[in-house]
Amino acid sequence: VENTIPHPKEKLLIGNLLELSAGRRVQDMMKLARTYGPIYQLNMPGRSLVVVSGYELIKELSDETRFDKKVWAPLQNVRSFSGDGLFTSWTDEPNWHKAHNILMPNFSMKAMQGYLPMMVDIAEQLVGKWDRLNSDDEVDVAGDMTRLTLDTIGLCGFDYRFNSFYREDMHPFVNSMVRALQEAMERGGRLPLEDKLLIHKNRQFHNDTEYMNSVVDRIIKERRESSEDFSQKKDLLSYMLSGVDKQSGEQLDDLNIRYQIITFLIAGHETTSGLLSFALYELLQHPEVLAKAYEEVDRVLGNDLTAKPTFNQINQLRYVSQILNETLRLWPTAPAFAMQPLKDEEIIGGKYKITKDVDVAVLIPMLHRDRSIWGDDPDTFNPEHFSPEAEQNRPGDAYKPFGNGQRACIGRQFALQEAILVMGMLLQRYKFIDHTDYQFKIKETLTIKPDNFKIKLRKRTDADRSIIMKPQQENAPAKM
Ligand code: FDE
Repeated sequence: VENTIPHPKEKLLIGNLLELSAGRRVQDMMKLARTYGPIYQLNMPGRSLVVVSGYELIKELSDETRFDKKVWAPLQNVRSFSGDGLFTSWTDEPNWHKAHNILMPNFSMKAMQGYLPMMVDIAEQLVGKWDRLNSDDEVDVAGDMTRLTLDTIGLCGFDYRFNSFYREDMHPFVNSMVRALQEAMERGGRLPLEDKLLIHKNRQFHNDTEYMNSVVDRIIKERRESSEDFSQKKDLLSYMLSGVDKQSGEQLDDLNIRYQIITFLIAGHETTSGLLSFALYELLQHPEVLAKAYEEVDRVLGNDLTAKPTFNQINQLRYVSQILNETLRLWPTAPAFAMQPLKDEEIIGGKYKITKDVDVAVLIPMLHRDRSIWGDDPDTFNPEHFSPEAEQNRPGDAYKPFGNGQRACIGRQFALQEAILVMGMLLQRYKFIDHTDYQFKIKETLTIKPDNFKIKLRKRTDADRSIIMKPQQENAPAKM
């Protein structure tokens, strides 16, 4: 079969390498999708990439009897430091199943209730900082959101406090992680030979990896040696140390636990901080949405700023959760994942051939702008896309900010609970001021986030609160 997948014209030797520029890869892929349509191919030295963004095609790729997650080039580079942790393992590696089985119960509804006090602890540190700002102080939104999400996954994950709100710079672990992730991404845009020649970058990558390993290995060792019964601690690490995979009867070894911890730190902080940052940006652009959000938060959380939000209250913040879902529609912070066929495949009734050796990337921001699903105005932010009725009428595979099937995000509820809690507490307390007249710009790393987004804050007063608050009913039905 002739390969009929549309593709830009190739240049001598480098093919389509220059179509994707450093720091703009996702945005370039989006632009190419607007030109070449729901499927196109890029041929680069040593690597072919098929980019898919139409609903009909992705529905087909989502069929797990025919396709599976692929650890594609970007993830293979990350794998140098996250090994066979959940995110960077192949589905047929024994440790994927083992860790998946052991860790799934720790992301259940019930487990979420257990993490809530720790999430509140860190969220209170954020508002503690913001409360003390002077009215002309600027907030670096993505910076503070990253402090929040890193500290949250650190505390819930392995009872470690990065204490990011108590230091001016980021914790050295974060610097190493960010640099290593950056390097992992940049390697994808270089020629293999060029890569080998960058001795300094290679040495830095090696040092960063060693440093991350040493921090995490020490945490594991200390926990193993502590006299405390580690099953008493309610964090992921204690589950990893004590959990047994019912299927194989086996436990995770310490090397794999190291990889899982690094994985959770990577997966759990940049994505969620990007989500919170984009959500604040969208609220500033849409005063009518912001007003509705204030109304809901005032009704559900009330005006007692000393009370800690409860699990029930968080589940009642329905509109806030619609805002977050809509934010992930336009700006899915983990913007692409890759699939591979179990055997050579043809999709759309034999129109396109898909083999195992190409990377097939699902470009989520463009899936989320497919007009056959989202209507004629898919670029406009509108939380009504996630009203209960709209959600009911939408096919399952049309919305994939958390990936696909059994390889979908294990941290989905965790991230959403954290984000709803934080948005709730921020809306309860502050008015947000776009004093720079922010010009939207995306910063791309492994994830996407708004670049250089600064705001100022004013405290809300009871006079700002729209309605008379009623006391919370603790036994109101919860739904998420
Ligand atoms: C996963 C995930 C995904 C898929 C990827 C691929 O396929 O490659 C996605 C898309 C995601 N994830 C997304 C997201 C977003 C957000 C916000 C998040 N995410 C969050 C989070 C948190 C945490 C902790 C997490 N996350 C985690 C994770 C993990 C571990 C994973 C892997 C899984 C498996 O098993 O594979 C993921 N995540 Fe996420």
